[in-house]
Amino acid sequence: MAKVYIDPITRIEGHLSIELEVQNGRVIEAWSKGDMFRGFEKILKGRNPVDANQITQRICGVCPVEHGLASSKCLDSAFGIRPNKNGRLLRNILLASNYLQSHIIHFYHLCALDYVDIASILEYNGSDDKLLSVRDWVKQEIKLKGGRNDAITAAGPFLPRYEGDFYIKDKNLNWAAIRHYLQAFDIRMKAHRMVAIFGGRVPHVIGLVPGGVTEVPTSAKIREFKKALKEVEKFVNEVYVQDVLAVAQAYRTYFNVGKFANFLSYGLFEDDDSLTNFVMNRGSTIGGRTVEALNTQLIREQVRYSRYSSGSNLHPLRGETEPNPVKGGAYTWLKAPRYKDEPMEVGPLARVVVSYLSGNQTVKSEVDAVLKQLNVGIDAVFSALGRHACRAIESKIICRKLHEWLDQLEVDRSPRNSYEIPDSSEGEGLVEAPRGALGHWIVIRNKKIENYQAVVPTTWFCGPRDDRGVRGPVEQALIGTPISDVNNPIEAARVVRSFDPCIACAVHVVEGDRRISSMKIV
Ligand code: NFE
Ligand code: MG
Repeated sequence: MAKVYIDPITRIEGHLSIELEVQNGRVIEAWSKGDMFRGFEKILKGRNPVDANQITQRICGVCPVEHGLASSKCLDSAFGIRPNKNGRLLRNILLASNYLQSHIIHFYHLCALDYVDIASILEYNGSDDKLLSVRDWVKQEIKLKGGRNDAITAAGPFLPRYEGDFYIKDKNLNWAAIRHYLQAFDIRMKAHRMVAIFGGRVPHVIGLVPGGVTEVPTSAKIREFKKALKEVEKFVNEVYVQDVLAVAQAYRTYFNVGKFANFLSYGLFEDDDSLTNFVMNRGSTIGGRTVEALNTQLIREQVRYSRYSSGSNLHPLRGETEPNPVKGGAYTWLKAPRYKDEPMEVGPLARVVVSYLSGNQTVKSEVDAVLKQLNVGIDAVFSALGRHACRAIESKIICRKLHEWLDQLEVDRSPRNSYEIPDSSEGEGLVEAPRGALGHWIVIRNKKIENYQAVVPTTWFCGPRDDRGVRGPVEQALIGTPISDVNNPIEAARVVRSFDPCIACAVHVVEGDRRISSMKIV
């Protein structure tokens, strides 16, 4: 039996380590560890409730729109208000734009190099300026490192590169993918710009507020948005979706790796003013066969193996966040969220499965087309590759919906309803963030925040064992993963990255007086 530590696991958002036991070439035991404390819940206590809107966006630089939206909806519910039609549409538009940049960064800049051979650039002999400049830069790096070819592992953004026979062999496919990797930077910038058009700025937007959105839609802004959308949509349909299919064809074994079958979705994009019909369905499934209606009363956070001394198995409205860095038996700063006492996967795969099983025709036709093209059944989707495929499918659907919402906007009409802060109240704000179900809960007393809890997607899937000792989704998905070389455990890294962990969202600041560095300003 070999112990394998991936610490830190890179090319994810934030700081996560994974500990594995490997026997006979397979993972037999796994622990997922978030190594930092977040503590936003404590920062928020005693503040004006509306502050949550800006402060929670600082939880993360990748999904601030989602935290801004969850806090807005949480305050809407506590204040007893709702957005008007323009407010709902602009919230969808902001969320959708941020999804596009998030899904694209995940596939190209965080995961692609698990499959694409960056070393192939050394043999590039074509005429593409951008590829030639990458080739020459990598050659220079290698020269600086004394001429060793493996110095490519130290070449900046391409780090880390596991050494072994793990990558796509076809040079042309590799070169095309590296070209797309570069192109994806520009496309993400355009998607970010789309967020800024109606959000005021990025990454932390100022336009999301209780009661709606502050930015009044004008014809000029809609035109500007449509122009950027056209380019992003072209990339999604002609490049991103095709690259995901190419990776799936080349790594078909990953339809059987990283399996999990409990899924939870809060519902993505309110598609009419009832606010109860979603583009991607709301619901849960335990086992992946039938869907049940969502009941958020059944959410609990358990902390037996988490570094918190406070009560366990609490609903977020009653949640506590008392750090205990030296708690015996605890191995992570993430709590273990449970739904009906079960660990649940959240994210693109959860949304697609819940929608598919709910008979959502838009999702079903996209998924069935992909399954047909890859010649696999629906069970193959419950896998590492399935997660990538579901992000691509979602991106395609999102681009189409954006056109509809832009055309439904009522030009020059305020997207914002007014509010008053009540003396006492409670609220719940549910959003599907790119990585999955995101919930904010608030208790207001004397017009101030008495309690605030955020249960984020990554906590759902990267969380530890629960009070009963049942492993979290990532831990379960890792078990059975084949590891061909314990010194280069790329297969496990592929499984973890397929979930798109964001530990920045899940945990945050180093506790107490510990300094990770100091500097002197002269
Ligand atoms: Ni920091 Fe986040 C998303 C949220 S993940 S990226 O998507 O919410 O826990
Ligand atoms: Mg929390």
